[in-house]
Amino acid sequence: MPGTGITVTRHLASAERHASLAADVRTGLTANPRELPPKWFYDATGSLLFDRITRLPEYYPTRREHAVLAANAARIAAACPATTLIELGSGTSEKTRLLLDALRNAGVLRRFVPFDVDEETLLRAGQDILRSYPGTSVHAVVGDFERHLAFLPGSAGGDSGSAGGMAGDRRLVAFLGGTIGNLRPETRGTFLRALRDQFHDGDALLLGTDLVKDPARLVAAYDDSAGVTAAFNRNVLSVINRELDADFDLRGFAHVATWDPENSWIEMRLRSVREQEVSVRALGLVTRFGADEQMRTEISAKFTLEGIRAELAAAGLGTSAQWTDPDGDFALTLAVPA
Ligand code: AVJ
Repeated sequence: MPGTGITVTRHLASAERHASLAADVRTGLTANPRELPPKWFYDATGSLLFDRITRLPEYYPTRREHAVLAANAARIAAACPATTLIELGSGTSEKTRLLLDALRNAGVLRRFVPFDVDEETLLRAGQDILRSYPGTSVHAVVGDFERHLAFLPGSAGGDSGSAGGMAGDRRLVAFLGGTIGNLRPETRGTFLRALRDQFHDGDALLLGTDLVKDPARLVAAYDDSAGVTAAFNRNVLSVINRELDADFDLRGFAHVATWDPENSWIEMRLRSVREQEVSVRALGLVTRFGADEQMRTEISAKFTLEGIRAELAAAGLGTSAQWTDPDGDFALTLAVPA
C-alpha cells in the first residue's frame, strides 16, 4: 500500500478464502453430527457483533484479560524486550497498545506485525498504530494462522530478506483473547509446535487463555440476555447465504450454549427449530435438517494454569511466567523455546 507506510504480505487471496469456505461448508453440512468451523463468523457484521459481545456484562474474558495485561505489560516487556510485536488475530487494538506502550517505554520497539485473515481489519488496525507510534514500522500479514505460520516475518521460512528480516530481531508473538480455545486439543498441539519451530532464542509467546470456573458464569458468557451471542452464532448462516448462495432461514435456528465438563469446553450450536430443507446453490447441495437437530458452530476451551503449562511443554515451550487477574478468571502465559 504505497503512501501509507504499511507493508502487506498476502498468503490468502480471496479466491482461496472462498474455496476454503466452500470446502468447510461441504464437509461440515454432510458430517454427522454437522459442524461448521468458528472462523467463518467474522465477516464485517460478525466482527461488529463480536465487538458488542466484548462489552456485554456477562462476557468477562475481554475485561479480565485487559486487567492482567495492564498490570503486567512492563514485566512482559522486561522479560521479552522484543523489537517486533507479532499479533495473531488482530482487532484487539486496545490490548495491543498496552504491549506496544510497554515495548516502546523499554526503548526496544521497532516493528508491529498484525496477522489476520481479514485484510480490511489489518489495514485499519495498522493505520491506527502507525499514527500513534511514529518510527515504528507496520508489516501486515494476511493469512490463516493454522496454515501460514511458517511465514512469520523474521522466521526461517518467512521473509528474512531485506524487506522482512531485521538484524538482531527479537519477536514477541501475542495470541490473545482465548482464541486458542477455539481449536481442538490436537490442533492446538500442532499449532503450538509449528510456532515453536519458528522461534529463535529470545523469541517468546504471550498466550491469553480463559480459565475453568463456575459453569453458570461460563454459560452466561456465551448465552447473554440481550441475545448478542445468539445473533453472532446465527451470523455464520448469513455468511454462507451470501458467499455460497444458500437459503438458510435464520429464524429457523435457535442459539444453544452448553458446558461440556469432560472436554472442559463451552460448545455453541444452532438448533433447527423445525424440519426444514436448505439449499447451498454454489455447492449444488440440498440438505434436510430434522426438528431439533443440532449443528456445532464453536468450541471454546477453558483451561487450568497447570494444563496450559503442560500443553506448552508438550510442544517444546517452557513457561517463564504466568499471571491472572485478581479473581483468577483469565490467564496470560509467557513461554519460550525449552
Ligand atoms: C474471543 C474468539 C475466543 O471463544 O470466547 C465469543 C469468541 N464466541 N462469544 C470466545 C466468542 C462466542 C471468543 N474468542
